[in-house]
Amino acid sequence: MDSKSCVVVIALVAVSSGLQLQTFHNTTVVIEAGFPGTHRGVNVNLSSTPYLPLVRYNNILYYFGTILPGNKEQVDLFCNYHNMKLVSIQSAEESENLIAGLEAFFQSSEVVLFWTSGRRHDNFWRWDSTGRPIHYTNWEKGEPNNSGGTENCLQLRFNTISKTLQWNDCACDASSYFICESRD
Ligand SMILES: [Ca+2]
Repeated sequence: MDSKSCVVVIALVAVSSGLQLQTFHNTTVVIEAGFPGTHRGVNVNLSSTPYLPLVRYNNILYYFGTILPGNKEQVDLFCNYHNMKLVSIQSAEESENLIAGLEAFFQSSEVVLFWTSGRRHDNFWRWDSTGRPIHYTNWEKGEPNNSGGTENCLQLRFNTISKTLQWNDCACDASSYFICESRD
């Protein structure tokens, strides 16, 4: 099944049942249909109401942008338009939750790239979604290397075989998938 089909299946499950509870890594997950802050979690009609398939881990809602990739500016606009922010990862637990969620989208052997809200400001890194410095980190070996002096945006590398989600600094105009979040 390709990633687009997965998204459709999850959306249909959420729409038909309202809310569906699943457990990943001992965390109760609620797959919801809706926009954060609008009609979150209610039944929606596919024929007349737009929706996003959202995944909840505790107090955080995620949207996995696995259909259309874009550069950092483009995907930032997408999240903002839907009342969300590009993802931040503030703990190892949040990283594990994201890995569990991403596993549902990618069955084949590949490395898939995702934008986050992490950005280099002079010589320190900050989550632009929260305005706070980055404390928890999971950089790949040798990263951040600021190759070419232009790698100012934090990109995730999800390895579907090793089930790892490691970080790389990347040029912000590169194209990749993305993850949006909404924190209660
Ligand atoms: Ca790099």
